[in-house]
Formats: sequence, C-alpha cells, structure tokens
Amino acid sequence: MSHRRILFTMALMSLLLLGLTGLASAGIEWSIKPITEFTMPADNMLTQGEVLGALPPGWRPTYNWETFSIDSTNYLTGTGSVLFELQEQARGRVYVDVGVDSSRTYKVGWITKIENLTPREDGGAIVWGVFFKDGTGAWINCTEALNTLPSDYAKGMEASGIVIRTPRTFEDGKPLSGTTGWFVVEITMDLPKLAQDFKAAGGKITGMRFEQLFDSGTGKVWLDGMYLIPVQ
Ligand SMILES: [Ca+2]
Repeated sequence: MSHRRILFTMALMSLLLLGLTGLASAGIEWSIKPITEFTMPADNMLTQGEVLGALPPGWRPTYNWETFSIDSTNYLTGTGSVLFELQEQARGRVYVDVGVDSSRTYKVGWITKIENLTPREDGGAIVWGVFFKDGTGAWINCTEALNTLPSDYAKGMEASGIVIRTPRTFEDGKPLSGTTGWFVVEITMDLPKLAQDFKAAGGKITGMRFEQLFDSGTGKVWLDGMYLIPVQ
C-alpha cells in the first residue's frame, strides 16, 4: 500500500469513527453543578423524594448508610435532609426503584453535599449510578452493552455489571473529596435510544434504579432530596 493510500485510508477511518460517534451519542448524559437554592420540580415522579421529618419511604439505605440521622438545620428543600456519617472506611448507598414509561426521556437528580469526605486511597469514590430493567424485567448488563458502543458513548460514565455510574475521578485524576456546598448531580437518559443501543430484551426499558454510593472511606454526606422528571 502506497504512503498516499495509507493516509487516505486513515482519513476515511477518522470520518467513519466521527460518524459512528455522532450517531450513537446522547443516550445518556450527566452533570454536576453547585447550587445555593433549589425548588423541587412540580412534576417530580418520586413522590417520596423529599425529606419531611423522616427518611422518605422510597429511599433504601444499605451497607453502612443504614445508620443515618435527619438533619433539620442543613437543607435546601422541604424541612430537612438525611445525614450519613461514615467512620473507618465505611461503604454506603441509598437507592430508589421506579417503574418508567419506556417511550420517554428522563432526568434524575440528587441534591447533596459532603464534609471532610475522605475516600480510601486505593480507588475510593462517591458516585451516582443508574440501573435499567429490560422488557422482561431483568437488569441489563451495562458492561456488555457499553463494550459494543463507542468509548465516549456514556460521556465518561463507567459500567460495572448491571449499573452505570458517574466517573470515580475527575479531570485532576482524583475523586470528589473534602468539603463542599450543596450541589446537584443530574443524569439524563433517553430510554428508547438506550433500549436500542443496549439491545434491551423485549426492545424496551421498563424500570430503573437510582443510587448514590460512597465506596468507601470516612466523612459526612447529606442527601437533601431526589427527583425524577420526564423531559421533552
Ligand atoms: Ca430536603
């Protein structure tokens, strides 16, 4: 193959890659941004997404987050937040399960903040994740699904079996740590597109699980509220 031919082939491959990336983008997107005030969306589907003097019944704390307190002095919405205090390399999470309309795009959000959060040094992190149920009610294997898609498909989110989570580390190579003000984490999911791209059994996504996970370390995490809203 001549030098010129090789260059042409490389250019063509680049174009093909760009084309594929464009076609397969935006099934799932995420963001983290600081906030100083927040109004719970009126169309929040998580009717138990607000902390009103007790743990919302739909929230399921597990691992070391089974121990928590209601904080009625630190919050942006409702009348309080849930505070998790972690000692000695503890691991904790809260998850919520919901049934969804497979034809919609949804946005899930967590209102949260941290204090003196110190992830364990060998890969500890605080992350936010989503799980998808297919048309048969089984959890979709996100690792297998992402393996068939362009590497930037999930915008840096990482699959781990049946869950796909925000990155464990950011541009500086470090996990979120220390003390912050309130911030909101949002993940937007185009369910028809994801069902197609993930080759969901039954051709659709019928349910989701949302989790906030700290794995693992010490410090404090507040969860002020959660919401799920249809978009478009
Ligand atoms: Ca609240």
